[in-house]
Amino acid sequence: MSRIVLGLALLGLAATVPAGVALAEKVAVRIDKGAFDPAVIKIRPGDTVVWLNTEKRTSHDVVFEDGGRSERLMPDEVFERRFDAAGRHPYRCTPHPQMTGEVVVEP
Ligand SMILES: [Cu+2]
Repeated sequence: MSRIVLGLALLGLAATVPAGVALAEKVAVRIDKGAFDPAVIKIRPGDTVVWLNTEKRTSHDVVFEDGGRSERLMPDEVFERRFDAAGRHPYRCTPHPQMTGEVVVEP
């Protein structure tokens, strides 16, 4: 598809989305200085949270009480999770149990 045709297709898509309808978003949580930032993040159903380890040399993980979990994240590595249903999803870091966070999905 040419760039011009693609641009027109995107314009058409934008025109078909009614005003006031929220599109799914990606929101970021930084992992830095031994903490999740922000520790509590509020999103809408369908949004995706991206955790980015911005430490220089410390690895972390993201382990949810509901069973979801990341691999160990080395510096500059990311983990993504999409949340489709409203609810609260507390999580922590396995090697640093004092590192806690929560994803709050609000309808
Ligand atoms: Cu950690």
